[in-house]
Amino acid sequence: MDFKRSDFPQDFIFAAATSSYQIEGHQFGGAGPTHWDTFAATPGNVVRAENGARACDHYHRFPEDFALMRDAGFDAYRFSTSWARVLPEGRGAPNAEGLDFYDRLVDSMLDHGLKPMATLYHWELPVALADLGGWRNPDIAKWFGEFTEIIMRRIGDRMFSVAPINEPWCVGWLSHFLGHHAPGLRDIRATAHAMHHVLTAHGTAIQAMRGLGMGNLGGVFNFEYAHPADDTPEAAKAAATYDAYYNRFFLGGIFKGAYPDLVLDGLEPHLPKGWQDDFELIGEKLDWVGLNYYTCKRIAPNGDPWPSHEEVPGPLPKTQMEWEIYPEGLRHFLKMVHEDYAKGLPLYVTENGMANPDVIGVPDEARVDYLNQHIAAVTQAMAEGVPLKGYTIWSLLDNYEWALGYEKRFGLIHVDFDTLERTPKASYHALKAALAT
Ligand code: IFM
Repeated sequence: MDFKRSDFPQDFIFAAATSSYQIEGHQFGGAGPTHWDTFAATPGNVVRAENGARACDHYHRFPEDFALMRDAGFDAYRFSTSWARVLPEGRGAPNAEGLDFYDRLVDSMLDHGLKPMATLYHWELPVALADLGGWRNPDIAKWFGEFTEIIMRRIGDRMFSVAPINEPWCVGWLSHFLGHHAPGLRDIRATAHAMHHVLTAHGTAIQAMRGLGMGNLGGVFNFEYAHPADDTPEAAKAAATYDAYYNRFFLGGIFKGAYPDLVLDGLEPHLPKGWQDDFELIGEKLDWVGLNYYTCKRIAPNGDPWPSHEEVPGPLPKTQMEWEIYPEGLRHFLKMVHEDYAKGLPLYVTENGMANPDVIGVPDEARVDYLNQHIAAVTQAMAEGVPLKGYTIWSLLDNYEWALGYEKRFGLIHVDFDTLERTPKASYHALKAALAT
């Protein structure tokens, strides 16, 4: 790597991230079905109809995975708790096996010297709640608050940090407007409701955890840099609209008590009744903000109804996801979040990394380059005054990349999905050397 640990402040945290459904093996330990199981079982939604039933079997192999993290010199582990594992019906009676699992998991993290950075929800909604409308139902805030209380009563005493919902944009827009993720809807009204309810659920979870006396609570948001496809004012407006509903809607709700006008242009008629009254709840005080960043997009206007734009291909080198590599975007968003929304709060990069068609025996130099370029962007942002306290790599392990199945490999550690054997990649070894210094 081009950096070493000693280039960063002493308390700077290097972490790696995963999420429950993507690695645990959902069939184990009495979890209830999720909307990802039913989405994947519907032909055409997921490559080869793959699901998270076995995934990396982290459920049984977590001590081995944590030993690899400890050996690499990581300080923290960003993981998520599965709602359907804790509450198989989404509400009501908890699954004792599920709670025991997270108890053991957290103890093992601590035994391996890893600070637990939890996310409560990383997309696996219990089907019983999906049947009731899922994120479209305003009651989801209350259900999510109940889940938060149950899981955090059990493990909250040992958390380093907690965020309620991973990447609200994916829960709202990607899943209800673009239909790429469960529940696979393409409906503007469903989108408006889901985007707003993600925020009321976020606020309710923060309240629940404050009620339990917990601190170091934050939010984790994803960002994509929007380049106008050309120099016309129409392309500038198209890119600004993309930036508004992708990068500014959730931060606006939480930190400014308002949604961007460019989003209201399209979503306002569809927002739930009384949405303007929810900003006190949505704006519950946070202790930090997490940024997930991977890529940029080129946005061109078109004649469709709002948001009246489309993505066009860009010229930069691309990852296995076909995502352009644009490290400058990470610096841009660190500064934007700090200056426009979260002045005074510590920031964390909570996800950054790339998919590569890795095979054992071939060094993943592309990933080493990607990480070097993004860590350079992070260093520059810090030099410019951004109070960044940690950097997290997505992902520790190759895992279930949602609608793209197991083909896209994001891990620092290769997983053979037949034998489940773990093999650290060249990027893992490079990081280990950098973190040891
Ligand atoms: O795998 C996902 C993760 O679940 C959320 N953030 C982006 C990653 C890569 O697509």
